Amino acid sequence: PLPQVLDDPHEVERSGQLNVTKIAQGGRKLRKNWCPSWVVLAGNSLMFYREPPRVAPSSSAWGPAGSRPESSVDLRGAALAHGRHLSSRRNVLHIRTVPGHEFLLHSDLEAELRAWHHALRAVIERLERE
Ligand code: I3S
Repeated sequence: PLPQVLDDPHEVERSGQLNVTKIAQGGRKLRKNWCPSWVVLAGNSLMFYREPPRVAPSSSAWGPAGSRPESSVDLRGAALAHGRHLSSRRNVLHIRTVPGHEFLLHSDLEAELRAWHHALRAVIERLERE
């Protein structure tokens, strides 16, 4: 059977492979540690998985079978910006959540990062209206 996440009714807005580093936790700066991550945007959350799913991602199968994300953040009230001032890499996004957790998302593929930017902005704006 396909791995399904039946206890989460939220539709997946976007998922894919990105390089991720946390740069602050609760407002405290952290040392960068870039790691590849399978990132899933659904509902009000951005979730980070160590591994991509074993089947093609779809709205009903998006996390690795039966696994919980390694970490996840609430996007309500989050701030989204270009991360170019925070990294020497091209195509970097910066997310800061209300509790002061900050992440950089990076892709070598400019179109991929732009699509993430649009998807994240749409979700954050929708949450502002709710
Ligand atoms: O913003 P920084 O401190 O220049 O970020 C770079 C460092 O974190 C570096 O690690 P060490 O200083 O622990 O060796 C990383 O390897 C780099 O990837 C970081 O810079 P980029 O520009 O890739 O975000």
